[in-house]
Amino acid sequence: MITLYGSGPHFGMPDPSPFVIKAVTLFRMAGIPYTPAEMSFGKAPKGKIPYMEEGGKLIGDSTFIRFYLEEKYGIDFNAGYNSIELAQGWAIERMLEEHFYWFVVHDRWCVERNFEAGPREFFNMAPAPIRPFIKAMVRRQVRKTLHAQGLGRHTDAERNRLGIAHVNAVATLLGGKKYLLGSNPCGVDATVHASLWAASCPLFESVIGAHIRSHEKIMGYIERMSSEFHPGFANGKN
Ligand SMILES: N[C@@H](CCC(=O)N[C@@H](CS)C(=O)NCC(=O)O)C(=O)O
Repeated sequence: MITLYGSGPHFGMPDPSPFVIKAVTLFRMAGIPYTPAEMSFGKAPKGKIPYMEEGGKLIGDSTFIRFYLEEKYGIDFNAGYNSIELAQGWAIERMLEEHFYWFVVHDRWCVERNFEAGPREFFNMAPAPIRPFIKAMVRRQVRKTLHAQGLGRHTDAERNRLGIAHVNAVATLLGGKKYLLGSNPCGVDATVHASLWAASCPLFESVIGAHIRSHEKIMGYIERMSSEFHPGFANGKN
């Protein structure tokens, strides 16, 4: 039996982490049963979520989870697309996971109002007397990471310009298709859907989130994927 570790529903979504949402989508696409469980960063092989365990073996990182399902269970997440289409998909996945994701982190953790509306609840388990110190320490670490990544050095206007360009690139590639590469959902969609869905969460005030929510085609795509793979979550509208 496989156990998939995440942090469960938050913010009106199956998980606050787009990488966990992606992993859940991959399991559902593959039709492989798993047991969801509450994560512990201390036990996560890479100190991040998602991670999974099967037969005592731990696998960290949503893409390595995908590779594991492909290799161990013979799952084909490519849905018959050709190598050029899949290469475009891979490039978009990397754009969203390695760059776009950090806009979401910034908007949730560094905008005071958004932090209070969302991530603050992660600290409710900490003992009250030390809670403010832990919160401040973790937020300082997030800002340092954003600075090292580079996004933390941009102005709001610069950051939003880049984020909107990413969303528009996805919209252009999507065109009039049902899924990113064509009429069948594939592994790329698990990433694209999770990234855009997380960024569109209306709980947070965000220029990029508002841009996604005003984009009929992108919202249609998010809703389609959400109702297919996460039907419990109000047709993907958060
Ligand atoms: N490349 C990883 C990224 C996972 C990731 O960044 N997860 C975040 C939550 S959204 C996390 O666990 N962050 C904790 C940390 O950085 O300490 C994947 O695809 O799984």
